[in-house]
Amino acid sequence: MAGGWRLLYFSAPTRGEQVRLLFHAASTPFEDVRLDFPKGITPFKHSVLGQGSPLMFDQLPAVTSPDGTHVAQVAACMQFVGRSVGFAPESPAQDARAMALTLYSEEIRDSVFYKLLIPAVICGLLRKKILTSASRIIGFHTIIAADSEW
Ligand SMILES: N[C@@H](CCC(=O)N[C@@H](CS)C(=O)NCC(=O)O)C(=O)O
Repeated sequence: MAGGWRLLYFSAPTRGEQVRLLFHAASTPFEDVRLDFPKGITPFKHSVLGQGSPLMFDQLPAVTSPDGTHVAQVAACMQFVGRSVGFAPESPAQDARAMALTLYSEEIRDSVFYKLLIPAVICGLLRKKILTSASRIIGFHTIIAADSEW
């Protein structure tokens, strides 16, 4: 890849979202690659691309800079993009504060967002259970109906 910034992340507004927001805040154009969860990551993994994989740890988000450098881990992505677009704090103390804010924002997101997913996960499991039961009942009735025709 050459020429521009690229962010690989799932289509959800979760871990990679703060990197998207940073690009927007800096008015820096980037290719916002939104992958389907969970399989969209597969073509980018080492098992498929070998050493050419842009995913250091086979995880998202992953940022690629215009010179082709790949960076993983959201805090490192934020630091890398922030420094590259001129948003880096000048002093070591401010820099450490920026990193602390980045890491803590992850904790806040984790504590809020994943709880919101619980109802959707429960609904998905119930739907699967209901469909399985329904198909068993339909199968049972089909056998009964077939039997009664004999
Ligand atoms: N500590 C990592 C966590 C990255 C992570 O867990 N990413 C998840 C998606 S949010 C992932 O890529 N999982 C691998 C997979 O789904 O195959 C970070 O800050 O970037």
